[in-house]
Amino acid sequence: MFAAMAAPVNDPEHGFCRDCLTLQRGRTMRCERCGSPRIVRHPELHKLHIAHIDCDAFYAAVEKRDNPALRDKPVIIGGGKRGVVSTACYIARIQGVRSAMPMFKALEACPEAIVIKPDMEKYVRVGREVRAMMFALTPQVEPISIDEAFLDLAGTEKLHGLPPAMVLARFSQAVEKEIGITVSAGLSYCKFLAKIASDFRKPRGFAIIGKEEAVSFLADQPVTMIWGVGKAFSEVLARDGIRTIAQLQKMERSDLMGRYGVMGDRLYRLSRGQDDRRVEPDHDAKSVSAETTFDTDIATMDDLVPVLRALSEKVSTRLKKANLAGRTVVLKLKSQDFKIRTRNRQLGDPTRLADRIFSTGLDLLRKETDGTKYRLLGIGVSDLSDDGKADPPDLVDMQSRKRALAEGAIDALRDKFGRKAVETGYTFGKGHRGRPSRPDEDEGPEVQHPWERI
Ligand code: DCP
Ligand code: MG
Repeated sequence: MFAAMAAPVNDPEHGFCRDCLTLQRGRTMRCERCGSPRIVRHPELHKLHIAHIDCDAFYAAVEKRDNPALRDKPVIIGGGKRGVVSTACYIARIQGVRSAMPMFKALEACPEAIVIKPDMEKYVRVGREVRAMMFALTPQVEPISIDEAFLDLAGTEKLHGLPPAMVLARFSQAVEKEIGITVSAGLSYCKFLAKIASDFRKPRGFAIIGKEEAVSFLADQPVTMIWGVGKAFSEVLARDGIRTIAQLQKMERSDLMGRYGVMGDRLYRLSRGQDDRRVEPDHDAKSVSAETTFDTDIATMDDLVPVLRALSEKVSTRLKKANLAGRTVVLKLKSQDFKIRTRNRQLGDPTRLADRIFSTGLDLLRKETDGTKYRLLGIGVSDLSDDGKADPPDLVDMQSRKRALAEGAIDALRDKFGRKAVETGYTFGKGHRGRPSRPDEDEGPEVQHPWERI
């Protein structure tokens, strides 16, 4: 099938068609063979091998695949009447609907939208199928979330008989055909720019950012394009008069570090397209968490504690299943006015026990129950490691040892008779309004991968 392109495959003069994968010998705008306008040309086309792949409107795309009647309709995936938008298809996005938007706002923007409750099990399954296809390209896959991953395609040309850019294009086609959803891909020399590139021409996008153009490309972009520059930090920068990456490019490292510490160093490097992080196949889960949005906002320990307990147990179950333990417990609260509070505490050694996660979370929660009404509570652990060193027998605290043993017994019972077979003192019989409305539907991602490391 690819014999026709064997000769000049590595000549950057020759672009290729994303639809029929034919090499383009001339400079025409449309494919010499199939007439498609989706031609890829780039002077560094065959030098670049760091890729980022991200599925388009993932949950919505899966639902559209499974119900073709939805294809041309605006679709929002989200939970509960008080819930938020998980994602929206691109038709709904044209009307202004965005992820994490409160559902009532999304429906104001797009009243005709069809709202579908998330089916996490299905999305996890499809995500795994996409990931399996990635691993068929290279073992160098670093999953980032349910629908995205970095790939290092260096050294795969012999195996595939194609350079990385074309392997990516063929992969996108294969996902469309075999799984029935679309992806966007970015190709560059580093992770930072590969990720930006995959976002650049979404959906069904393919973009390349080479070394030569990196600095000038970045110059025109807003500071928010840099990892770690969210809303709050971009406001800090704006107060200092910094809005574009071009401004950062003109600043000295010492100046940036003096003003913003470690983050200043990151701003210095990334603004210049310097990012030497490698694709790390084993570096997958960075935190394990569970969260829930309430039907009615709640403020008291009485109402919050049983939810915290139930979520801690969920996190613990997930850790145990994955043979992981975490050293930092993270509590997350979202108040009535959508402000998010996160509080962390580092433990002496990693844990996977619900009891330790819960009691640490409880300490953190006590300080936040100041009358504020909360709409969301989450608990998780980060700083993950395998569970070999987790929860060493604590000779000082016999109580904690007893609790650990009891928890082992509860786990065994639950394995045998199901989750609901054993309720603890904190959750037993607590069917009041503080309980999550739809625990399985409003949960956050099973495993999150925040961009904290750079
Ligand atoms: N998600 C979520 N809540 C968010 C963001 C995302 O539940 N605040 C879920 C739904 C998304 C999935 O994670 O479908 C993947 O997240 P992405 O950020 O990749 O968003 P999409 O794939 O939906 O859209 P895009 O085409 O922008 O990648
Ligand atoms: Mg996506």
